[in-house]
Amino acid sequence: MPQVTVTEQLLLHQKASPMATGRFTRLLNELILAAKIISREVNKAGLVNVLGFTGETNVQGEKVKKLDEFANSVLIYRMQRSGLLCAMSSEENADLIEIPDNFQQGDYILIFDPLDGSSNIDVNVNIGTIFSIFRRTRANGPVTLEEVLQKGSEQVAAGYFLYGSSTMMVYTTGEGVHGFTLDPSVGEFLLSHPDIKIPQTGKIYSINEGYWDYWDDRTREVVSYFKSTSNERRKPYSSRYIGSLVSDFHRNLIYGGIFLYPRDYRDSKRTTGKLRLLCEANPLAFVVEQAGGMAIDGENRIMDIEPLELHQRVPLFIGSKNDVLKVKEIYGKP
Ligand code: P6P
Repeated sequence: MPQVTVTEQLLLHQKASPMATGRFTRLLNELILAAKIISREVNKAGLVNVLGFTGETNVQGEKVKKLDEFANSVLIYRMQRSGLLCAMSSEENADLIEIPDNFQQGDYILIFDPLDGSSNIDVNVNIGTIFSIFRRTRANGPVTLEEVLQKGSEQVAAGYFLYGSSTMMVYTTGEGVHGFTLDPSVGEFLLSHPDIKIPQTGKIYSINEGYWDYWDDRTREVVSYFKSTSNERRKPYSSRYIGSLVSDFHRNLIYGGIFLYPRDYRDSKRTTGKLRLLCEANPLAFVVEQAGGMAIDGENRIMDIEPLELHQRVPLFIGSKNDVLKVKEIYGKP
């Protein structure tokens, strides 16, 4: 089978886009180089004492592991110099990351989670980088926060790199979803999963059931549906939960299933869930919709939500369309 590299695939997309200037292709290629560098470190993390904590905590109040910090710095260093961005936002940084004046500015905005699932680094569970790309909405001048706070439906591209038994890149530019696997012997991402489509009804549900006591009755009804023999499949869904969103999402994308991270009620306070709209929910929502799936916050389409702040959190129900529709039906009951 002819080996199609991701660069060839990007050039085909560029050729098919009459207005393409090649900048977008260069942007994704810069991102791919950063991911290859991160992949190299992830794959030897246990050997070079990159494990463990830096002692810092990030804007999310989470302890930052060295590999988190490394991935974040690689992405910022490389992408700042690409000459293609006017701003970046990282899950690890409280504020917008501007492009220093001594670097050429571009028209794209990159939002990313440098190493999602990082709580699993020390136990060798798959982790990943999630990215979301927008075009700025003003022709020039300093980038504004409102240019970054665009709805997910405005994304020009989104996807993730998955550092696991192999390193994969899965992305969409709005023309389907394509998966590439890194061949480390040549350092190229080769097309391994052309035109990914998620099964319309899944057989897996992914949720942290340890939070049962924090949920309201509707959420418990949703989870009970997937565990019951009276659902439309007439048998329980399999429970699979790694605690690494990219890994859980990717498995469900290929096999069919639903990932759920609902809001919960702790100390009688209603939370909005843990996952971030801009650097987690939106990019994965773009991918899943392009693969024929669906992503909601329990009621609304994720990609229709108007962001109000960089690190806004949302409840997330994402995966096979019929399973997400069932969630929407249960939450929507009077
Ligand atoms: P919990 C990892 O920290 C992460 O953001 C996602 O990758 C993962 O799905 C989720 O948190 C796990 O959260 O509350 O189940 O430990």
